[in-house]
Amino acid sequence: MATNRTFTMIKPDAVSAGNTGAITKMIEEAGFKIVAMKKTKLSAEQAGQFYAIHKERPFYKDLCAYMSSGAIVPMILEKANAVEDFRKLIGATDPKKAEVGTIRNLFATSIEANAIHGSDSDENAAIEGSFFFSQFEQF
Ligand code: DGI
Repeated sequence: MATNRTFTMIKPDAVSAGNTGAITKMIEEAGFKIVAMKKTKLSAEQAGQFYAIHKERPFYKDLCAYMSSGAIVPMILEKANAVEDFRKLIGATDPKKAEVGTIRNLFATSIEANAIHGSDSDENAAIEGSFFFSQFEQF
């Protein structure tokens, strides 16, 4: 399997709880190389753009409010089979269903405040990475 990339962001609950370092350590120990990384904050409008695919879902407004409630740490990561392996590392969307030892199992507090995002396809990884990082930052 060729080396490829995924996109992640540590969400406001995990950043404000001081878990950025612990989560980043788990990511690196799982074999992912950090290609790009920053700390930033989204407006509700920007969160709405990022999650536009969910705009018809009942939780969309709450999700946008939550995702713009504090700092986030977006990253582009590189590893063989990156998208699938990273989804395994973070666990299920609902932390109650996330496997023991996954990032969401360890750090998420609810289905909404679930600590971390992971792209669900190579195509979305590229789109989401480019939402936060310029071409020059994705070297
Ligand atoms: O790819 P995931 O982040 O695991 O899940 P997703 O793409 O289905 O949903 C995106 C985010 O939306 C998810 O990380 C948290 C939030 N979300 C998903 N399902 C629900 C939800 N939030 C609430 N309040 N209720 C839900 O059922």
